[in-house]
Amino acid sequence: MNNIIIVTGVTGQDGSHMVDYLLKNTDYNIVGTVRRLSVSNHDNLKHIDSDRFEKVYFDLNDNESIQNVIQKYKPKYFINLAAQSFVAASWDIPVSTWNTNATGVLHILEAIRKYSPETRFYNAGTSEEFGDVQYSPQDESHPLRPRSPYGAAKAGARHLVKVYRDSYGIYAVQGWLFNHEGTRRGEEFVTRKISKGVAKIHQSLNKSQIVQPITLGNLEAKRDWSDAEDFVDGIWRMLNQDKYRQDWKDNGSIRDYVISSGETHTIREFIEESFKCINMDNTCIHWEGKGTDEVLYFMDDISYITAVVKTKLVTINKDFYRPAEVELLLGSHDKISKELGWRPKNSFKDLVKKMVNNDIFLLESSP
Ligand code: NAP
Ligand code: F7E
Repeated sequence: MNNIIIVTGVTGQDGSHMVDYLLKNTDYNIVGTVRRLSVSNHDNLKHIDSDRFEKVYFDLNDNESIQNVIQKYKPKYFINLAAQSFVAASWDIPVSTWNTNATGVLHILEAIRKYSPETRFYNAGTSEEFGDVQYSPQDESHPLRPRSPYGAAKAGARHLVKVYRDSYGIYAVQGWLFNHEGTRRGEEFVTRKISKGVAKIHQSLNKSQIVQPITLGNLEAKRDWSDAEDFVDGIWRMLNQDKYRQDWKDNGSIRDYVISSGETHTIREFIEESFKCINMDNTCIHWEGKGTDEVLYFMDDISYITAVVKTKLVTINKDFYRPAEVELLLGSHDKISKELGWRPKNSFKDLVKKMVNNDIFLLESSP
């Protein structure tokens, strides 16, 4: 078998971190798959300068391309991080979400079965599969109760992964990864939307320009947020359970694991923590109103004229609410910690600080 790992979705957040991790921690050659788009979006890859990394065209909606890469490379590992990953869009494009996130996975499994059965396969699963949660923290035994076409497609893929593992003995795993974020996060996800919005507000206030408020949806949803850079190591451990598990010799059945921080925070808390990074705490920011009329203000106390100037920092627009919400996510990483020795490293506060500081840096360094 070749000394090759295929990683799909390398233009995205996790795929690009996975390439960095594998180049640093292994000797494998990495084949990263990209889509042909009219405008290049390879920003997350531009720092990579290694003759062990190559890019190939591939699309989860093109079974020929899936078969071609698996037949050609017969990789040691196939790490599928490509997906239609934006939950909110999955109600607008449900069929292509299903085709990409479920049928595409079935095509990969079939191609592995036919052309490269020794390949170890990872598919990116999600806490969105738990959806309408029944208990907290959610662990590997929690039932699948998805609330979106995205969650349903990922749950469908999970069943297929297990069926191929049980039927054909393929080393196929799918972790349940809770939200993970960072400086490479897409700009429509809530954390990046907030960190970028706060950076812009910081710049506008410094330059005495008009402040553009950040417009958001449901602030009460709770998410278990981690740093994406921590998670790729957990995925690698799941793919190498024979090296990490004490019980492997007695019980070599492959297991799927939850990866999470074990903490939960509301969107509102993420916003407040982000403003703290630009020295705005509860002494000068203040929520007023309720529901879609709620506004976060900056109260600039200009004492020499004894007036208070109120600047809008956050407003609500119901267009950002979803047809069905996952209200609470809180994951238990106990099993992966005990069995594979994975633990989260970066805290919530550090993650927020890193994201806001990065967006301030990007704004200041752009012409
Ligand atoms: P992301 O930044 O949106 O990256 C998704 C990647 O998939 C991009 O490279 C994208 O390519 C590629 N892609 C989309 N459609 C494709 C198709 N039809 N064929 C081939 N490639 C396609 O997502 P991420 O945050 O890195 O997430 C990685 C994986 O983990 C996804 O499967 C996601 O669903 C899952 N996940 C993420 C989280 C999280 O919190 N980040 C949590 C749980 C699970 P383009 O650049 O060409 O669009
Ligand atoms: O929303 C609320 C929204 O889009 C988080 C993906 O990586 O993690 C991610 O999915 C929460 C939701 O991520 C806005 O209603 C409020 O409750 O950042 P998000 P997500 O849906 O949790 C899971 C684990 C994945 O698997 C996915 O691939 O924030 N929210 N206002 C908003 N969300 C967005 N995007 N924009 C808002 O204005």
